[in-house]
Amino acid sequence: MFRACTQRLLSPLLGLLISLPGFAASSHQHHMPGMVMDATGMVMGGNSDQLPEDCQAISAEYEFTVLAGTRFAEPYAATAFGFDQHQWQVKPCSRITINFKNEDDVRHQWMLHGLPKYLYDRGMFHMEASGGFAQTGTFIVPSDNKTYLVHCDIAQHMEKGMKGQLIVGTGSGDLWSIPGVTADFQRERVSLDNGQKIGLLLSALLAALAGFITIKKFAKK
Ligand SMILES: [Cu+2]
Repeated sequence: MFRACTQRLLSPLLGLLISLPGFAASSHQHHMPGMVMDATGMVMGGNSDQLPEDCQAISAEYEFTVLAGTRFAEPYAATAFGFDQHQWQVKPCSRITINFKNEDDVRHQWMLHGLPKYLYDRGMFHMEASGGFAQTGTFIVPSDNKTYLVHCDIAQHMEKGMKGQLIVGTGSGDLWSIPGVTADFQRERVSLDNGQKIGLLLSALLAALAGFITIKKFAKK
């Protein structure tokens, strides 16, 4: 009796609560920090005010406009997509704003990896612009000299040229296959110097000799 009564009382109350405009609106919004998403694309891991633990203050401010599209692949062999620039350099503990403009019809991303995970979900700052749209996002880098991978994560886009690097301070060494910066896919393949060729030839001869001796031994028995 008591249960039935409370149920009869509670359900209209719940209905009223859910129908309140504030409650309904908040239940439909994304609450992931630093995430903005709509039909024009998204920004994930945006951070314009939280300092990394190893930084005392923002050392410098940068604003880069990054264009994405097929026309930026033209100067490079074996690429189909590209950014207008594939390398950016900034100071440690700086704040970086990226204006990402997609000139193609397909969507593209500017995804940066290796940021501290206590501050950025999965260590990423990630922007995606739908075809013909632009996105703006901001992040703050830590104090260490480090080279961060930037790429478009859509299938085959990185392999086809959408790869870059963000160098913080003096960096931690170039990444491979950055269009216009480091060796491309073809040159990345194994190329042997003369010493290695002679070594390979000698070991092949030795293997042949060993095989020959073994066969002779067995043949004698
Ligand atoms: Cu892409």
